[in-house]
Parts: sequence; C-alpha cells; structure tokens
Amino acid sequence: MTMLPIKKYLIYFFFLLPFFGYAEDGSQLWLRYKPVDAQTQKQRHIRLQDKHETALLAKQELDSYWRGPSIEMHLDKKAKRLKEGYQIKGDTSAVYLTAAEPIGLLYGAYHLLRLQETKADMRHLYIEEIPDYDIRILNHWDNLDRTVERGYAGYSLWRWEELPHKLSPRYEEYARANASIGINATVLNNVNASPQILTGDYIQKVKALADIFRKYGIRVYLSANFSSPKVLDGLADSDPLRKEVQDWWKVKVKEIYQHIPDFGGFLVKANSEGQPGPQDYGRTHADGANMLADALKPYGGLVMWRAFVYNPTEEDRAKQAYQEFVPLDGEFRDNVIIQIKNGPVDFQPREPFTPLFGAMKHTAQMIEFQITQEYLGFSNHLAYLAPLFKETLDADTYSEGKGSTVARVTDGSMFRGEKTAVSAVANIGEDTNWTGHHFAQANWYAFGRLAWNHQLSSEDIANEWIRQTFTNAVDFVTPVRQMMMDSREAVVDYMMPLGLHHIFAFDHHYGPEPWGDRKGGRPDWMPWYYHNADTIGLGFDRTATGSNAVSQYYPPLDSIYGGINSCPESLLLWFHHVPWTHTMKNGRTLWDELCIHYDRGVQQVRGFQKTWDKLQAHVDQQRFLEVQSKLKIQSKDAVWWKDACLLYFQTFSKMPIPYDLERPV
Ligand code: GCW
Repeated sequence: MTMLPIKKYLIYFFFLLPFFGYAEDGSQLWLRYKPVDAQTQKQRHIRLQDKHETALLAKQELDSYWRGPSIEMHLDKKAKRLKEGYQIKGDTSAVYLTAAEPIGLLYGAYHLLRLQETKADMRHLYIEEIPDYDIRILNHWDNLDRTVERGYAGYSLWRWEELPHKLSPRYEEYARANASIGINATVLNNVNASPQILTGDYIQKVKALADIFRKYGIRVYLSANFSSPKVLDGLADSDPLRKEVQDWWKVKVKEIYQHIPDFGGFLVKANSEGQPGPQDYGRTHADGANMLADALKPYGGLVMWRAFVYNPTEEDRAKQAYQEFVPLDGEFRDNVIIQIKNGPVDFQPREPFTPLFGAMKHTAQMIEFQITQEYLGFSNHLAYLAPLFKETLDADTYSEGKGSTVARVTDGSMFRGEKTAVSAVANIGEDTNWTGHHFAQANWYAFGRLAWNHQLSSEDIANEWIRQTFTNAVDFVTPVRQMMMDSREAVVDYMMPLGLHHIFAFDHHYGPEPWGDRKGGRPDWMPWYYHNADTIGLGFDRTATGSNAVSQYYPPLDSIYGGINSCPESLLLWFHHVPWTHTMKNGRTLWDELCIHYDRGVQQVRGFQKTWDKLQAHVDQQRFLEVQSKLKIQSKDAVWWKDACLLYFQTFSKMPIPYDLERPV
C-alpha cells in the first residue's frame, strides 16, 4: 500500500523532532506520563467499585497512563491507620491498591506512576505509606492585585478579576501537581492579608477554587487580617475579648462554611511587621488565636498562628519569638497550631533551627519553610532546597533528651495536638514553567515529598524528580543530581558562609549590601546589625557576653553553640564575634577561611555551568538554553557577592586575600 505523501512527511517530522530541539517549556512539571495505547488498555484492567470522584480520578489516571499489570483498587474504611495513605501489593501479574480514604487511592496511583516513570523495579511490590503530617500545606503570598510578595515566577495564578465565572485550566493543573506529591492544603492569599478576602464577593471566588481543588484532596485556607471586623464592617475596634468582635467572626466563619464546607481555617500574621493583632488592644497572641479558634471549632477548622514576630528593640531579633510565645505555652486552644519559621531570623541560606521548636510542650507547633528563594537568588539561582529543609527537620532540639528532632517535635510522635502540619511559602506563579527557574520546580516537589515522609533523603528526592522531569539516562541523572546536591551549599559559600546572615541589599534581598547604612532606618533591618564587622573580628555574639540567644537552646546545645571551639563552624558567625586571626579547625585564620569559602562558591557555580554544558545532548533545546542562561546570571552574581563582601570586610580585617585565590576585579 502506498502512503499518502502527507503522512510520510509527518513521520519524518516526528522522527526528526528531537534533533531540531522542539519547544519544551516546562509547563508539564514532573508529570510527563505518556498515554497508553488502546491495545494496552484492553490487555490490563483497572478495577474499582467505588464511585467517589477522587477514587474515579485515581482510576482515570491509571487507565490513561499505567503500562503495568491489572490493578485492583479497594477502599477499606476499616484500614483507618493508613490515614490518607495506602498499601500496594503486587507482582508482574497483578497489583492491589488499598486505602482507607478515596484520596489514598489517588496518592497510591501517583506512587505507582512514579515507580513506572523512574523505571523502578516493580516485580515484587509491598509498600505501605502513611503521611508523617496530617496537613501538608502551601502558603501563597499572593496579593489580590495579583502581585506576589517575594514571588519570582510572574503574577499570581489566581485571576481574581475573572473568578468565579471564568476558570483557568491551570487551577486544575495546579491541584493535580500538588496531589501527585501529597500536598493537601493551600493558603491562597498573602499573610500580609487584605481584609477584602473575607468579603462576600471574594468568598464566592474562593469557593470556585475550592470546588476545583476538592477532587484532588486539597482544602483551602485563607490568611485573615486581624482588623477585618473594624475595616470591613465598621466595628469600633477588633479587640478579641469584646463580644461584638467575637460574634463578627462567628458570623463570618459561618458564611464561609456555608459556601465551602471543607474550608480549612485561617493563617494569621499578627503584630508583626506592622500587621494588626491582639496586642493593639493589650491582649495576647493566645487571646487573638483563641477567639478565631472558637469561631472555627464547630466546623473542624484550624488556626495557624505565626510566631514570626520581632520589634526594633534592644533585644536580639533572633530571641524575640521565643520570648513572646514560651510564656503563653498551654494557653492556646487545641485547634490552634503555632507556625514557626525554620530559623529564628528569616529564611536565610543557613540558620540554626528556631529554639521555639520543642520549647512549648503544651502547644501544637508546625514548621514554615520558604520554597520561594527570597534569600537564595530568586528564580535566577539554582539552589536545591531539600538539604536545607532536611537540616531543620533532622536537627535535634534535645527538648526531651537526645533524639527530639524538629521533625519529631512537630509530627505528633512526641507531642500530640489535634492535627499535625507542615507548611512552606510557595514559589509558584503564572510563568509557563510555574516557578521561573526549571530547577525551582524541584523545590516545590521536594517540599511535598518531605511533608509526606520526612525520612526521605535529599538525594532520593532529587533522583525521582530528575528522572520524571528530564530523563532516566544515567549519564544525565548522576551529574545533575550531584549539581543539585551541591547547589545550596554553593549559595551559602558565595553569599554568607560560616554563619553570616542577612547582609542582603535592603528590602529586595537579592544582592549584597554588607555596608548597609548604620544610621538611617530600622537597625534590625540593617546588615551591620547582623555581621558586626570591626577591626577585631566578625559575627554576632549570641553567647553570654552578647545577646545570650544560646540560652534559649536546651542543653547540651546551649554550651555547644556557646563555645567558640565547640560551635559548628557552619554557624560560627551566627553565634560568635570571632577575631579575624582566630584559628579554625583546619589551622587557617578566620579571614583566610572566609576568603576560601567565598571563592569556593564561585568555583562551584562555574562547575555547574560546565556540567550543564556537557549535557546538551540529553535535554531539549529550550530547557537547555534557559537553564544555561540562568547559570550565567548565577555565576556573575556569585562573583559579585564574593567581591562585594570580601572587599568590604577587608576594610576591617586589613588582611590580604590568600594569593592562590581569584582576585576581585
Ligand atoms: O522576611 C519577611 C519578608 C516579608 C514577609 C515576612 C513574613 C510576607 O521579607 O516579605 O512578609 O517575612 O514572613 O511575614
């Protein structure tokens, strides 16, 4: 039979496509399953009795993409211990997927597809997965005008002006991506919250999103502005102990639940960086949180109350959250969770864990990570954050003796609250590739995977992500995984090694400004406040001779951090003001060591460029070039950081840059 010419050309076209470097924009994230053909669909069966929309979705995903043996899906309400998890048993002839909840079937379906896409050995499957945290939640810092605070991937995904009537297809894609990694909740709006979000009009818009997300097991939460009663309805004030204010919240919460029956609750930033809160009326954080908790309680809603509080006082900023919150331990309702940033200052490239973790033994606590790279080069720098997240999760607080890791303090294994949760500030925006940098997708992915199972290793998560997002070719996977694993430490090295922190240019937090003005503005927003460079040395004295922040850590950490020789060198300048000539563990002076770290960071990024350049054959043209250009920016920025910081600090140290390092230009 002769082929029609047009068909022939089509075949050539598809055959040659990879060599032309076809458009590949990153919009598919790690979800690149190829539809199975009709033949395969006939040969194997995906069986399911249940008719729940989420269970049907699980079946549909497997029907469309599963290439393995037939699957029997089973909902077993008695298997409660699985929570939202699942059990998979199987071999080459059949697979059995069991869950207690419909969402467990969906998570199980994505697990199977992940195994398939990463070419895992599936000859004998016996898997049981139960999530470590009940609530795995993204925080969007999205404003209602669609700008995103600290967002570097374009405008907000939420097209408020079109909602609820027009629904972007990306809402569902977003929900699917989250479900595929186990994320089950989202806060739609910025913690610097506009009261508007609680108006009737916006509740309709929020409902439209909640209706799409529900099928994917995702509950919607909102950031609430504490002054809402006053601003929206003209109440005299928003004092949490006044009945009229309490009633206002009860009515508002009822209205929300009428439209969104599975509404999750409120996230609140109160009395922090100018936001209103209970202290405006002489009340405590507990008074404020409890008022909201009481309004939400009848519907099963939660309050996530942030501990990110500090004021420009004489007190060390790093100590203030602990000082404000520890005295309130035990005073919060059981549907309040205190949301604590991983570090005591603010999402720096490296910080010790916040000492509040484990210090409030009668109050539920959750971690807030930051996926968006406010302090790690925006979406210009490649920085794989799983190692940063793990560093906090694995840190031992010693709150109940050895082994009291931040993960265990928050996941319910040590202290039991009504619900356990873990959160992170999203890096998602309207950009075609969702996150600005192709590799920033890995940070969204890694957060979801760790929220599900905090024992996973950063390497394994990177491995999964690379194989699903790019290719299974080992020649690609191995060097890219290494680059990812090295990337966060490289950022620390070229920006703020050895425990330096917050020496960013004022407010935008992209480039260096260690010389930041000492007199004008809030002292606690000035880099000098943090690095304290002088002719003697560098660093923040947080020992007993300084702010004594070390005393907020349980023994033996207080003395480990407090001793200049016992403190881990990666945190040395966080806890100590160290003489330039101090001898480091390897025998070098502090000054030389500082120079070497800055230089090493630069060299590492150059190494990433070389690694990436060699991988062109494995990557589509578009993503290859886009990552290549971002690495160019990162490489220049690394030199900028190194030169700026070393030349500035040298005006104090008056010591030469070691001769074998690259000179500032
Ligand atoms: O670090 C600061 C950010 C602010 C942010 C604040 C917070 C949402 O620079 O942009 O405001 O943290 O976490 O509340």
